[in-house]
Amino acid sequence: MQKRLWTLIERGFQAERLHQNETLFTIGNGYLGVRGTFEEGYPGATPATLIHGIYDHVPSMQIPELVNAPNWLPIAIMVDGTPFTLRFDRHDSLNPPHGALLGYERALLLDRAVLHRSALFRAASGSIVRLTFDRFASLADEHIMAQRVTITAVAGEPVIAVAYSIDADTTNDGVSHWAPDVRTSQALGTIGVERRTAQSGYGVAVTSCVSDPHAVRAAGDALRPALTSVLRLDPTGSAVFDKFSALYTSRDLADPLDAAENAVRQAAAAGYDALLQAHTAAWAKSWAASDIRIEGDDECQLALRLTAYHVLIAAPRHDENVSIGAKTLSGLGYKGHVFWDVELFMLPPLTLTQPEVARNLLMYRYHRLAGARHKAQANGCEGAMFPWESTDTGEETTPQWSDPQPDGSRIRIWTGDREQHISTDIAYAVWQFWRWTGDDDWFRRCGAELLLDTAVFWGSRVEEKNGRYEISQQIGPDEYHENVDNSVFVNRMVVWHLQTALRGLDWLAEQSPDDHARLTTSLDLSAKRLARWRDIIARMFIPFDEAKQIHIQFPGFFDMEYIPVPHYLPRTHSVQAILGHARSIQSQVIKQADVVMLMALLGESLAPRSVLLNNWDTYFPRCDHGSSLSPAMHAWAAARLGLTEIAYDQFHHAVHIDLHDNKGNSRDGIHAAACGGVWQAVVFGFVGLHIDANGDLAFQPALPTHWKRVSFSVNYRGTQRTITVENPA
Ligand code: IFM
Repeated sequence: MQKRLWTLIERGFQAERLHQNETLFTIGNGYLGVRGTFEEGYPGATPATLIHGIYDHVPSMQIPELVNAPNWLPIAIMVDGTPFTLRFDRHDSLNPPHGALLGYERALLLDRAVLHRSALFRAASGSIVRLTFDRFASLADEHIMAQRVTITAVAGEPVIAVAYSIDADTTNDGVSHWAPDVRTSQALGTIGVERRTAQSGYGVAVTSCVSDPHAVRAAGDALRPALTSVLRLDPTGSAVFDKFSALYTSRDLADPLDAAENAVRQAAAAGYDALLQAHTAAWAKSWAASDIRIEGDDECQLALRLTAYHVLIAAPRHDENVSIGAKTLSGLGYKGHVFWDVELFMLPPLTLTQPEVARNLLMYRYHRLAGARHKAQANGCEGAMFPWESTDTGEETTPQWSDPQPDGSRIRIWTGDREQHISTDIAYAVWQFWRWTGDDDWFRRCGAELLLDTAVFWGSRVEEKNGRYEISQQIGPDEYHENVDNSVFVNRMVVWHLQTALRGLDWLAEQSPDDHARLTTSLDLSAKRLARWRDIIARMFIPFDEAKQIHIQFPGFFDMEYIPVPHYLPRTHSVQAILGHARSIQSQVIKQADVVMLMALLGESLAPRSVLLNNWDTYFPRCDHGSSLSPAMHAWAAARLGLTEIAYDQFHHAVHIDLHDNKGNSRDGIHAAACGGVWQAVVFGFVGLHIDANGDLAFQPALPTHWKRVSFSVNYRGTQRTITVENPA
């Protein structure tokens, strides 16, 4: 293993990248995510421990959000009375006595999901120490976190004072989600706190204990319980300080504080090394399933591993009632809400490599069918209409209004009302899961109901007019153009959806008549309804320009102002931000892959290659990639069209979205859809992996010329298959 291709390194502390690096250096285990904030803190730092499923809605906000849990990270260190800090500033009179940071390096070890940091520090006394910090959130036991600090005397015999604490007074950017009462742990040698979310009533308990025999409980604050200890180091001597933490919520069991107290004691008894060993072994297994190896492009290899890492640390292993927010658990962007980003971006890599995890994410939707049915009904429709933004309840949680603009006005957000393709995106993910896993049992029990009831929704939503079927007032993937009639993405995907629903139903009729009968009755799949679906398939309006042989994004699209997007290069902002909302929505500027996304999803079943190329030539130059979801889909589609250089450019951009902070907002969390998208760009795009007409795995490589070889594994219908493709020498 080449370590450098598995390690994200920060050499020398970069204060200006504090928040971006907090995001990038996030650790997690599919249950919780913890931003890469420092143990000793830093001015302006934005620490967050986010737990899947723990949402709360305060009255002052439009929508619920994930709650920032009590912070288990704090370890404050004094060397001969000088606080260890990265904020060394000789002229800072607020921070006496001064120390000096003489060296610093931080490394995220992707192979084992351990965050490591080392620093050389001189205290005001002149003593010099080397400090190393390691932390991980166990993949072997998702409730356990461990930290190790090693301090070595390099010069002098310093006195080291350590304070290990929990900060239970956490907020989401100043907004507190906690009810006032606090339960604290009384267990010997342990500190712990349980808080309860004010509106949703979830209990969240965090406990910590340490291996340090000198540690004593500090007097003080219930919201910041602490253990402290003091020792003197011999010349060149070292001391190791281990802190173990456990986190449970009332989603796990009735008394999370009691569970966390027991768990943390057991973790401490097992010890750091044993916990690390179990954690590392679990990661080795996970990477064996999910790693992609690229030879010939070390830069993208590392970046690709980082994107895979971020999907893997966010993917719930043991819970089928949670899903992954647009920013994973690495930041508060989009409030932790779940979008189509899961089904069409993050799920495919999991479906093909760790299907048991993918199934959890699909089950999240299955368990929220009630919310989707409720939304359909509220909109005068039948069946299941999934919310554009989803949280724990399954109800629609998209805000209706933007935050105030510079002039104080607010913009109406229509996506919660009109971005209805989410229901088909879920159906697409169900079908993809079933085809790749061959999990018939799951399809019969759960998948079919998702596929069929969302089809029922569309059957009731589609309008018969002008001698054909149309769908009005939609938002396609290109969100710059709201409330359009006959989005080609929507209309064509609905045709795919209804066709696929009928195929699924035929399979049930043959292979599982009881389930066929059950669903026919419960979803009212009458002959009349199915006949309507067939009619919609035959007579749906698919906007197409016969003369130019292109799909039309929606009728009227080409009547709007043409803006040559490539002329606005180089740029650090979207063209929409440059031209303003009002003008760009009246223009042909596209936010993200829309017709191009349709091409990626349906390939040549959408149209012959010549039409796909025409579509590409039309839409690629009109797209400003205002969304991070866009470049990876362009890379996939371009690779399939043999436009390898462009595909590589798009891929390179997408795979570095957070590493290079290409959207300027990585501080808010990882762009998780881009992370899943780049996996698809490699596997479906450059490698061209697909299931052929005989049900066999097949590929049609179109690798970037400087790539020598790509290899990865997929789990195809229960069997691990390794795929290697090479560029001719
Ligand atoms: O789901 C996306 C959408 O496609 C573009 N805006 C951001 C959302 C969350 O990532």
